[in-house]
Amino acid sequence: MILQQASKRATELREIINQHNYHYYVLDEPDIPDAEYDRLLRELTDIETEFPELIVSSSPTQRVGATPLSEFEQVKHVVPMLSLGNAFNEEDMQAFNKRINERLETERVAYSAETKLDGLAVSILYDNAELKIAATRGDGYTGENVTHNIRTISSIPLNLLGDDLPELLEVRGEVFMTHKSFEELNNIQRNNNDKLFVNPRNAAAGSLRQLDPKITAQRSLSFFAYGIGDYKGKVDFKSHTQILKQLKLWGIPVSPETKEMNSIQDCLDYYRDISERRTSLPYEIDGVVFKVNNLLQQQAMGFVSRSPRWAIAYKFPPVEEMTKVLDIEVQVGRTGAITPVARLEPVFVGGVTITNATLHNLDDIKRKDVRIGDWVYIRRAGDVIPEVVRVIKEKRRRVTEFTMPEVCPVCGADIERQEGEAVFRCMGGISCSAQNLQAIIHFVSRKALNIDGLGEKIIIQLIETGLVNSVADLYTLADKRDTLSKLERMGKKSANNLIEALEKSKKTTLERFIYALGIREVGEATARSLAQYFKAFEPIESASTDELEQISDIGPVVAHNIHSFFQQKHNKEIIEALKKVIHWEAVETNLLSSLEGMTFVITGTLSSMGRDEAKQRLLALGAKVSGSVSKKTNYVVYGDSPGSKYEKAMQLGVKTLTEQELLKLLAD
Ligand code: D41
Repeated sequence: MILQQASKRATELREIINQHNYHYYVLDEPDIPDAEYDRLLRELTDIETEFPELIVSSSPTQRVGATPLSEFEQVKHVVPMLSLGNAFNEEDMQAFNKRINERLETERVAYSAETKLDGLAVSILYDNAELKIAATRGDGYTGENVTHNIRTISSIPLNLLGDDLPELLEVRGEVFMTHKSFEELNNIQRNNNDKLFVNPRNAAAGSLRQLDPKITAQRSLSFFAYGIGDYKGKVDFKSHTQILKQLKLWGIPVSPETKEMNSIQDCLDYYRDISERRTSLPYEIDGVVFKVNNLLQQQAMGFVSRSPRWAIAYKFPPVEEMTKVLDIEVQVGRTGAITPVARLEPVFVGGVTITNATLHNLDDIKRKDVRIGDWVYIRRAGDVIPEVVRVIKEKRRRVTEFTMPEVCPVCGADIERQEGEAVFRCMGGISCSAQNLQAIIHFVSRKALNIDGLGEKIIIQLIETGLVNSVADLYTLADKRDTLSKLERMGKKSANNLIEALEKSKKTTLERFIYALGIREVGEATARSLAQYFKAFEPIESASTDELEQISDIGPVVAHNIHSFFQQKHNKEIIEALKKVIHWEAVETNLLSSLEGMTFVITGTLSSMGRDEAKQRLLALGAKVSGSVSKKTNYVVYGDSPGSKYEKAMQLGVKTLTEQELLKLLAD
């Protein structure tokens, strides 16, 4: 064969193979026997072996890359990957529907329904219809580059098919493992005396996070799309179901269980139907997802924190099992909170073996009347910590009651309970090694400074050997490379990796840094709000509780926690030391929208638009629009003949905007 002929045949074969793939994976209607498919693939491989110059990266023979990676690269999502709010019962669903109808001022909303796959969310970018980059969801803003592994998933096209192909398309969906593939994988693991995976989700996660794509390629992963991120193209999308239909036409697998719903009642029926068929589906699902179908209506609903208000996951009830309480011990958390934990006779619940369950606090133990020696029901919902649901009183024989220790079992400091609080706390503060340990674990965790190679066992050694007393000391380890490499489970290579990870963590974001400090009740969302509002660290350190309460999701308690954290001498010292080594990039305005989290009040008559239109446009940008003015209002927009709301704004010192200024803000 001459090169020209070979080139023509190779192109032809790629098209034929891609079409068969489409029939097999997307339409679920195989149109040729496997042997014939294999023959076509072999013919293509032979041509490419003879004429290597014809190989293109999107050829179906090129799914598995040759070289393993040494680490995953970080990828920033241009359009953030949001998370889903949850509903656990019919009332939650009715409340969701009511919120939507009220906000949209409608009586009935059309939804799309789909199953909630228990897998891992990823984003796959097609540039001019060719697969370019795939990344895990990560924290929703930054994920890991897993392109090399995503390419090995046979059902994901390397090139989009069909007409009106987009210039740019980010496909969002869930990577998962079917029950069948999971069983097969564990059989192989068993035969090789390798560790078994506890459930399909863990197996999928383990397979996706492989540095060597050859391993991922053997793991038989699946994919269903649930939406899109960034998009530039001819097709003008009007609804969520239209997006999914179009993705399917472009060759992307979509769940066959996706349906349009005309009312909330349809949704409840859908939930019941899927619940009944759950165990006969070939893959694991942990609920169903409902989304407002109309995209304009979605836009008008906006977001809360990290979840869209237009979507909800209606979760299946968690799995419960029976076991015996062997003992009740207490754990000391990062903020000194004492949590009683039931040590259990090992029991298999929802795919994993459980040996501990939380009892939350003393009130909870009293209410449930749990005693050592009791038989209890244990519940495990998704990835949350298992909990004791209730005691089986009929089985009670010889039991002993739990008493809260008076001093901290770790540091010996007093244990106290504050007025009106359910939790007991160790008063040892950071001098309590349990609290100190938890503070360090939190500081290095993935969503905080994300320092790899610092597991709990290593941190304990660092503390016990006196190498590290506080998080600030972590950054002195670079000067103690030799001592570090002599620790148990360490060695030269790990020590070097750790020092490199520490070096990398010095460049972070303001919100991660705030979150990493571990201020009580300041989670990721609050840390993000603080960073967005103050834009720099110093004003946060010196903010009064009044100033802090200006932020819409910060109330008096959290404001107090933040303020008093920065007053502590010990914290001040640590922060000073950290500020010398850690740097963050300038805070960008929120990617979701510039008005996210801001509250507006509109008063008077606007000339260019109705008050309602102004409201819709503000909502679409993520702002809240309220009917009354308070200290928390960010702006009062006033038109002609404004009423008492304008006066109130003046009294409280709330900023005001003219209609012109509003228009400029909306245009920006
Ligand atoms: O099947 C799923 N697991 C699923 C996940 C789904 N069917 N739809 C989803 N929709 C979203 C929004 C509405 C936020 C775009 C999702 C997820 N998010 C999701 N998966 C993991 C985090 C968020």
